[in-house]
Amino acid sequence: MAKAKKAKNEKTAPGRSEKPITTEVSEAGRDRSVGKQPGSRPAPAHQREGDVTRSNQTEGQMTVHDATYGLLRRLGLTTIFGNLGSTEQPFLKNFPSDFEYVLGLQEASVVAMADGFSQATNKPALVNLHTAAGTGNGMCNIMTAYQNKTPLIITAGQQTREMILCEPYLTNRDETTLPRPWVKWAYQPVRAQDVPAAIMRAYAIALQPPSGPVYVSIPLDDWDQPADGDAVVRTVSSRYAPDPERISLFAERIRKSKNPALVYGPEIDRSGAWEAGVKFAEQLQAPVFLAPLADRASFPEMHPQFRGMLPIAIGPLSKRLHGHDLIIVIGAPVFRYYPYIAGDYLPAGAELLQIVSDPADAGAAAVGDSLLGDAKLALESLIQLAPKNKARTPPAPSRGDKKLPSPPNDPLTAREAFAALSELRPENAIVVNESASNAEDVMRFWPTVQPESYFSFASGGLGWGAPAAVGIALAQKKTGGRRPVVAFIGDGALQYSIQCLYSAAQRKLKVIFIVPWNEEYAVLKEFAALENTPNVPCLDLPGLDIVSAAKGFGCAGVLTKTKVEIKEAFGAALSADGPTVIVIPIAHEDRPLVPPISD
Ligand SMILES: Cc1ncc(C[n+]2csc(CCOP(=O)(O)OP(=O)(O)O)c2C)c(N)n1
Ligand SMILES: [Mg+2]
Repeated sequence: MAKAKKAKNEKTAPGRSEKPITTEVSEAGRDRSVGKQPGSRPAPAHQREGDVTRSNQTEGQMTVHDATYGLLRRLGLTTIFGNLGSTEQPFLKNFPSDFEYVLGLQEASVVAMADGFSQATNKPALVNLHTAAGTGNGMCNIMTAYQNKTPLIITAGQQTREMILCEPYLTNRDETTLPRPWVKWAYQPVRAQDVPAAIMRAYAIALQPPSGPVYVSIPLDDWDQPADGDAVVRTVSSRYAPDPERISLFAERIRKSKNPALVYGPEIDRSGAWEAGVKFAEQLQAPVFLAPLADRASFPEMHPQFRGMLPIAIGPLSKRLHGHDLIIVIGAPVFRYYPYIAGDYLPAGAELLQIVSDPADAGAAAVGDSLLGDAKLALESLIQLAPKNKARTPPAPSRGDKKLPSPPNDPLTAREAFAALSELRPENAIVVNESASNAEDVMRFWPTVQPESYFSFASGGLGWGAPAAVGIALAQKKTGGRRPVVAFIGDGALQYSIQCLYSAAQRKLKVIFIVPWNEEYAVLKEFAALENTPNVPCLDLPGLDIVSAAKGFGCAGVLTKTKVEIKEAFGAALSADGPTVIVIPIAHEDRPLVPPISD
């Protein structure tokens, strides 16, 4: 077993190019000249005048910086998403050539780019934020990463240990409080030497189910301190199997069911269970619904058994499931509702089984019996335990409503615009959806047909989709995937993290932003109608020049009004060497937030 070593190491971390260890002077150091202020304590003997990163190291000793980079290398965390400040520069000094720093111009973009990258690579991703200030800006997308169950290892700089007590500029006060409750673990090491092990622990916590973001605050003077040697690298599991006895009981209830319905959630796609999900559904011959507000698609949406996404409110959802005696929910909460529309949680006579990896989701279910476990392992067991029921016939295919008017509307409706785009849809395209009032039309006209192809946010916090698309496109570029990313982002939603366009342009990423431009917060108007709240101010968004904004960040930007123009622009964007923002003026439509379900 590895033992903690004393601080007397001479070597650098394995694989790290030898570089002379120099004591850096950061910008902040120049400004503040620590140790020279009247009334300040004298600088320790080992500290050169002007040093801000006090060091006890002697020539050739491994530092916390060396040990941490060695650890990150061995964990494969060599892409760092960040926005930096004085408290992060000691970490980023002498930035190694085998690492890549992905700059986001605001932390909302930083965190969501990392989220998209992590989801698209199926690996944890590393984020570096600027103390409390950067954490605050990133908070909405940290919350979304938590709900998305994306393993992000978020590090944040902290002021110098020696000064923290008197709370200098940019101190992260109560540093572990700010990110809570939207991280699984938040910690600031009590000793500099604990930094690498804390990052290792953070990694282990982030990865294990339910995976999610973790947060480590690191004082800026820790990096030059002598290390306790190479960090210990550990491995942990990222899935666990359901209790065999309980899954047998579930299988028995499934076998006995007369008319079951399947509800598939994001954990199916996340756990690599797409094929197992199809096999189980075909064996069961049951209709398959997408869980409401699912952040990943988990079943081929052109499959004859597919029935679309369940309604997002209590009453309509149970009405939609009318006639089924058993609802089998796999890999999703029960359920992710949005507006309150009263009703029964389940149709009369129905029972519900939930298989989910997160005890919190199992605990929060309003009805039904839950079983903890990984979606893929659970589905593989159920395929064995609930064989084909020969008496049951497959459900009749449902015909989705895709009718379009002729001649077309002027301006086009969102569905007409999406239909035009879909004529040029590359088969391998990845879709990101943050288009609020038009989200279901995206799903209808761009049905997902293969795994790892549809991404949305589990939280409802706007400003995730555009930067997540950038992170997914970066993953494609780095892994040689070559799949174009098509992000449908509302004109309001785009504004929350619009600076991600700069990151996409700088890296020439193959990402196409489709912006249905209705000059309004349309979905909030739908809410206003449902909740009977007339005369809410500022639901219109006039005066946004999104094409110019796109160009300002270095993207191609184009305004397209007709079907022909849309197709021309989309065709050009697909063959362009960099990102394009296609803005499509669309008609205002009076639609209900939750379409009525007939009894
Ligand atoms: C961070 C954040 N702020 C505010 C909201 C509230 N909100 C929900 S939907 C919405 C409007 C979205 O408008 P747009 O993206 O233009 O889509 P549309 O409804 O017009 O289709 C707003 C502001 C939110 N969900 N997240
Ligand atoms: Mg809008």
